[in-house]
Amino acid sequence: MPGEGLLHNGRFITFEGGEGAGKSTQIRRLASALRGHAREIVVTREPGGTPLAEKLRGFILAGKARDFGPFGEALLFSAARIDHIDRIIRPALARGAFVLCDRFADSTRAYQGARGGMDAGMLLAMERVTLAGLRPDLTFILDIAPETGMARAHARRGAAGADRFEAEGLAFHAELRAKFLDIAREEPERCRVIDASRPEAEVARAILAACLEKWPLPEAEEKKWA
Ligand code: Z5A
Repeated sequence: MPGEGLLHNGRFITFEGGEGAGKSTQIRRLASALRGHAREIVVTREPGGTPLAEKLRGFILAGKARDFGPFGEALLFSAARIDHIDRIIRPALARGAFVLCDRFADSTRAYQGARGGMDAGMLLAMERVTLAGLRPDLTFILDIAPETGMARAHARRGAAGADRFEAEGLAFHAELRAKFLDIAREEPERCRVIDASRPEAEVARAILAACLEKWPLPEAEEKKWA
């Protein structure tokens, strides 16, 4: 269907928020809603998305980079991101794909800036160098009380141990929530805050509605989505 509708250009959509907010769930739902309407859907995640970045993911989430401190960890997240951008994200956008990414640079701002971590100015400088002009077209901040998100993640994890960041306490997760909301306030044209405490299907409807508001479809095509 080349040339039809407004969804046929490369678009970069990121999903951010605290643990257990439902990012992976909602990416799956949006991908299936978009299928058949967008030229190509690429679902990816950070840290990760390429073999090299997935190796770094394993290393960082196992807590092995912790002793580098916040700056060292942020450098590793950035190295993984550069590989991901170069090999997956930019080529997909150039092909006209919709790229749906589970976490991106806002997670570095929030996590590596929390709890006496890196200074906000340094984080932004590192982000500028890492992204080299790339910017998400739309970012969903899935907002949820940390107690609820952590309980969801804990229930899903079962007997498996918590990773490097899951193991942080409630105060850390409350600070993250505030940082994500600050980002949304600072960049309202890019970010949409979504109340993620609602049932899955309701959250999915809000996300799809925000996509359609940003990229309206011709009326005939919109009816097919209703
Ligand atoms: N990190 C960083 O520090 N710096 C960076 O730059 C980047 C990342 C990029 C990646 O871990 C960690 O790296 C992350 C930040 C740090 N640390 N943490 N914590 P990850 O990707 O493995 O973890 P996550 O991003 O937090 O994902 P998650 O815990 O899997 O959460 P989620 O994807 O938001 O949620 P989900 O998997 O879709 O859902 C969780 C459970 O809740 C599941 O059982 C669902 O069925 C259920 N669920 C989902 N939606 C609902 C609703 N609406 N109602 C009820 N239950 C629901």
